Amino acid sequence: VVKGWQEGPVIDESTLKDDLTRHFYYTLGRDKVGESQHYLYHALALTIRDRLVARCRETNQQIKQEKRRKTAYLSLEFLMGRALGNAVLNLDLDEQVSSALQEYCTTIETIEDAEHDAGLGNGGLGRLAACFLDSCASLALPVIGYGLRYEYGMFNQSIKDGNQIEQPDNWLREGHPWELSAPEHAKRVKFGGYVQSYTDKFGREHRQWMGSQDVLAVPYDVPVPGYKNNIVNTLRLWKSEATDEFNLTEFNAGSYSEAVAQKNLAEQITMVLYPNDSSENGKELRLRQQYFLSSASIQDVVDQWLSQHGESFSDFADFHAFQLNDTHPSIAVAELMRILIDDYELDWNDAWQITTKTMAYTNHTLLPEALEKWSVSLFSKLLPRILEIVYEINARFLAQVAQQWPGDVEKQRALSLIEEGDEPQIRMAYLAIVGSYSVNGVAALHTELLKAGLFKEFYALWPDKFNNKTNGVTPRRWLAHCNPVLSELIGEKIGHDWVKNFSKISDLRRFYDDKSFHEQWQNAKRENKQRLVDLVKARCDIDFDVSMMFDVQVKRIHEYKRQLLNILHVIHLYDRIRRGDTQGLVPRCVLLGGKAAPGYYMAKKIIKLINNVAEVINKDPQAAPYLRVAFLPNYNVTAMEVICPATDLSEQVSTAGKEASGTGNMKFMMNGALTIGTLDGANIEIRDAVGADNFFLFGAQAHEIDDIKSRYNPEHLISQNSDLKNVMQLLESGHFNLFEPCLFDDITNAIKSPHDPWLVAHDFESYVAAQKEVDKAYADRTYWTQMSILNTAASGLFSSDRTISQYSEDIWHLEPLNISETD
Ligand code: DL6
Repeated sequence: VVKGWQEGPVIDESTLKDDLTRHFYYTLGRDKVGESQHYLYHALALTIRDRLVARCRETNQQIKQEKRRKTAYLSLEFLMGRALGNAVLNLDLDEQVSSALQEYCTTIETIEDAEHDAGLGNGGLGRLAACFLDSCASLALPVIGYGLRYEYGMFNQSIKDGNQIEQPDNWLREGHPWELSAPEHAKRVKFGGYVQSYTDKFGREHRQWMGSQDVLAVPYDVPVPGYKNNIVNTLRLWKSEATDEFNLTEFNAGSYSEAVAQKNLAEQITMVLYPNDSSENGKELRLRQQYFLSSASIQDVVDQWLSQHGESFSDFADFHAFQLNDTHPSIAVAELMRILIDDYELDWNDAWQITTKTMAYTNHTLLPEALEKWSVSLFSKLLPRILEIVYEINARFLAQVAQQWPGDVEKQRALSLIEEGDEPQIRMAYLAIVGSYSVNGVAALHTELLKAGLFKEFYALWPDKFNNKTNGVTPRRWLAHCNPVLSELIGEKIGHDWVKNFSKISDLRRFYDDKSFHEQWQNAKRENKQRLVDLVKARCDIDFDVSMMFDVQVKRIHEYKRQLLNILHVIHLYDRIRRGDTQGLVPRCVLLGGKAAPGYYMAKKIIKLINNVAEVINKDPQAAPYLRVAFLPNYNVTAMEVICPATDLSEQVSTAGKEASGTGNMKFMMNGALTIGTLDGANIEIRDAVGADNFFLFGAQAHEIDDIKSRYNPEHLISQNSDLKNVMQLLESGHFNLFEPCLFDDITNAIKSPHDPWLVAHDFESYVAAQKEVDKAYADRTYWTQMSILNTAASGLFSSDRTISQYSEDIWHLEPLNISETD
């Protein structure tokens, strides 16, 4: 053992400076300061990683020595963003880093631009996983994240002639200094082959998965620091590699090119993140990714179990929980069964007891197209032994269904894990529900809709399995780090304790009437708006103005999220300006941003429409004093860190009953934005928390939707509403596509269709009315500032610390680790 390793580097100013210098000059071999900010970033990241590694080791030792119960969070996505600023904040290294960087004549703000976002996720689901990791570490909970180390993360979006262009996100190109590989813990994951029976020496029958082509899963560990508590958890990301002997066999057979081709096949598994946030299209590679993650992660947990507890699994469920982030890793249910039965010879009932006491499933969507199904024939080819196990789970489950609803064959058909048809499919959500002891939705309404609709029969069977865990976001990244000006101000008034105990943020209410505080609050917003002005200028070459209201909708582009409704309102404002009807109009800068799935035709059309509308409006001198519009390309975590502190009005306008929760809505609220929104997802809880008077509500409610749809006549609505009529006329006359005839026909036809599931025309009128209320409120600066303060003050509930405490209490039953606070 190397002397002194246990303590890790001592954190004081001189050693941080020394380490930075050592890494810059020796680890990276650079000598010219100012040569490239990238190398300085890299050296600083390594310097901080040293400190993380020391704490991570101690955290793991404690978990091991004290035989702690722990949770494995399985997710195909972790949308981490940048790590540097977050680590500096959580390790409380701000001053030391600034002073060390002074010697290099630079600042952290400058060098952090050299860090690429770790964009290993699509949107809400992946970013939630990242917030959860931060909260688990900050609450000192023994939780390990398991994911995939995609070589290419979420694609980079650029805009050309108003259209989305996708470019590969080669985020690892310049290295990823935060990770440490651990090849000694690599696992083998089986694919293909066949299953055969054999009888052991005691005469027992077994099934064996043979002739598989194995792929190696090599772990890369990323440290996850807790906030000022010296806890550092781990995010373990698996990279796929070819096994050595697999290559050798091919080489020995003289088939060099086949061997190399097979190597590529293995490496393909973790090559790229699938960029669809709400539909997967049955791609074989995607199934390979899901099994690869599930199998490697379960093997890892089982290996740790064996090294600490030996081969008896009777207490396994007392020490482990697996949280399945949506159905993507739900194959883990069958994989744990396989390992227990085939590798450790447990009988079915014992293995099933263990599995159903350790697996817990979170649902993130009600959209039917996002409910995963995999064809039986693909399973049979790729995962023959897993298919057998799924069949057996299903047979036993259907016997239970028959008991509950005797003679009801239709019920059995409806609930079967296998959907019948020309191409039978495995319903992954059903597998997840049957195999788990907990099923949760992510906001109150969402969970109720799951229980009453999508999973009604399962709820009837197992009411106690179902529970709600309303999402949250980490106040470290989403207030303390991204909004230093406001955080400083809040700290001056109520102390800094809110960063780790976010319910304390409600103390801000005391300053509701404090005039001088109002001014400071407004100044902070103004400063943040200037940052966004600069970003919009740099990326879009459009001039936003800090004196105008900043009205923002940033999220994935999807019809149900109704960016279209937003842009119809923009066109309506433009129409008013052209008609000279500007009384009461508050000058606005409207910002939209978000990526469309590459194959999502309508989403891409909507992007084009936004850009064309923006182009026309921004060129019109008559509009300039009242309205500016921009579409920010390549919306990502880092962009949001600039956007949400600067926003006045947060657009959360999904069709009621469609957005499971939303988490952007929470980030905006924390940063003092007011919400204009429907009663959907967590908007409902946001409105309850802040009070109806401080929220701009509009639109149909979830329970009204079916009735509205049954008699929906948008053409009639358009003819009756002159505002909407004008908007449609502008659109249909080609005002925004003079040289591109018919370009937006599909959009106007969708709005006019009696089958429009998103009810855009229906909600237009109440949306415009609510926007008028926004204008009125914004015109009264004091009133608006008071509402803004109240929003931040009421956002305590939407900290992911609260969410994670509930997961831990109700589902995981974890005890916090012992900590030594640094503050
Ligand atoms: O739970 C996180 C997030 C929710 O806030 C969003 O409302 C929901 O749309 C999102 N779902 C996804 C994709 N779902 N699947 N599968 O990102 O989850």
